[in-house]
Amino acid sequence: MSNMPTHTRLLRHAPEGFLSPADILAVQQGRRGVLSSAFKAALSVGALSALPVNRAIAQAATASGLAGEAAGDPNILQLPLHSKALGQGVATTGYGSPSAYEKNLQRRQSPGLTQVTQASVSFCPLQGLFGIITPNGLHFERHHQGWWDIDPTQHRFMVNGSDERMLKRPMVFTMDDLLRLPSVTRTHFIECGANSGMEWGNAAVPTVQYTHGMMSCSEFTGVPLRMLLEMCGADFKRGKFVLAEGADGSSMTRTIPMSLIQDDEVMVAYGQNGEMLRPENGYPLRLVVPGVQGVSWVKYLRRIELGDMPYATKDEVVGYVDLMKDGQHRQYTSIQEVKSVITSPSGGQRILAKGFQNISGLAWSGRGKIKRVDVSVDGGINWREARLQTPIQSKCWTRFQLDWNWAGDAALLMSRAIDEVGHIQPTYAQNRKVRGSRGIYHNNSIQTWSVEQSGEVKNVQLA
Ligand SMILES: Nc1nc2c(c(=O)[nH]1)N[C@H]1C(S)=C(S)[C@@H](COP(=O)(O)O)O[C@H]1N2
Ligand SMILES: [Mo]
Repeated sequence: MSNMPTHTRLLRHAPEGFLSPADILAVQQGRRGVLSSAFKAALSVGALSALPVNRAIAQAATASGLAGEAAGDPNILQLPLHSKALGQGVATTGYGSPSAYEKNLQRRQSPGLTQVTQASVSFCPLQGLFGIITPNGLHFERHHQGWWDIDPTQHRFMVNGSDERMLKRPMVFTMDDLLRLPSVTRTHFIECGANSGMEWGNAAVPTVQYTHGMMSCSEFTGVPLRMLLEMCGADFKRGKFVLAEGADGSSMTRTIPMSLIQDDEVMVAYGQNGEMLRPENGYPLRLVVPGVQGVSWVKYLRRIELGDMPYATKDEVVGYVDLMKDGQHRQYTSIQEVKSVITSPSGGQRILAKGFQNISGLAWSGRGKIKRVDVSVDGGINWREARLQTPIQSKCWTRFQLDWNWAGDAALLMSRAIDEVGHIQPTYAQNRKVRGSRGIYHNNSIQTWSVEQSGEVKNVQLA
């Protein structure tokens, strides 16, 4: 171990910050009986009911010195203070926060990606999330002109038509008006169209947080836009598109086709995971456009206009157009196509012991539900079908898992998702054939993580 580069000691097993560098060293050196209870907890995470999994876990535990020996673990034998003394009282914090031991789990900027933080992005730590819900404080952020905490009593939301025949009664809603109306609640992913955009040319960033973290998934609550348009006497024959406009300085404006709105999926949302939206995510009101790229989910939503043509706004002409291989651009490609990624083990992590490894990741499609996820540990030669965690919801993250026995050999981990319309997630080679390698948007290529014999996991791309 002495010739190991020092930086590897900083690499941690998921979830991030779970094991201290001393714990990692202990596992690597195979010291027995000194494992922290944290590692035990790590081993007990997940569905362990199936017998083969139990056996694999037992093997993993034995290999790391957990089972068999009564080595006199002081963490068991010496009662800690929290078992003997009085804990803290209720409402010590009026709004709770994560454990101090989880402080490594942070959304992060990509150093050097943007010049100012107000027109930038912070990435969601996908490697540290369980299930399919993103905690509100870890939701990725994308601002074009900085975020604001807008006074909801002052916020106004207007619905108008491009001319008076389009919509009979233009209306202005306060937040109170909207909160009085019947609401709907649904769980959906939001993915920036530029997610994985840095990877079009080559493997550029080290961790899943940076390769795929311009994405989050939440339960949203709001009012269907269709209902508001009906209240305003919209002409659904004439009206073919709406323009959504935000109240921040970027004047974010996007065209949404009525075909999406007729489905009742598009909502004017104020709720996120059971509470009001966070200021960074558009408080007090944002548009939720399931399956569509993040830019159309206009935050600080102040106006919807009904019209009969796409609006070709600055955010639909200068940016958010797809560069193709022949140098032309493709416009209005807004659906986030079928995609998946293994979040553990993933880039920057290190597998600490041979034996059982739970491969876990996320799959999603802007066209509906995930039908199947296949996982390969040999760079795409052989594939095994992963277990999907139910319920599987439309335009929502689906968590997948696969049991793996890591024998200590080099491996190439990949996941490939298939959605309910039958679309199969493409390889980099397939995507580049059509799209080239110089674009930014809509990269849904299969991600590869290389596991080295040392257990180190790295971001790679296969030729
Ligand atoms: N008003 C407003 N809405 C906006 C933006 C913005 O800068 N201003 N950014 C858009 C982009 S590009 C994305 S990817 C999503 C990001 O949403 P989030 O910050 O809640 O993650 O918001 C979209 N809506
Ligand atoms: Mo975005």
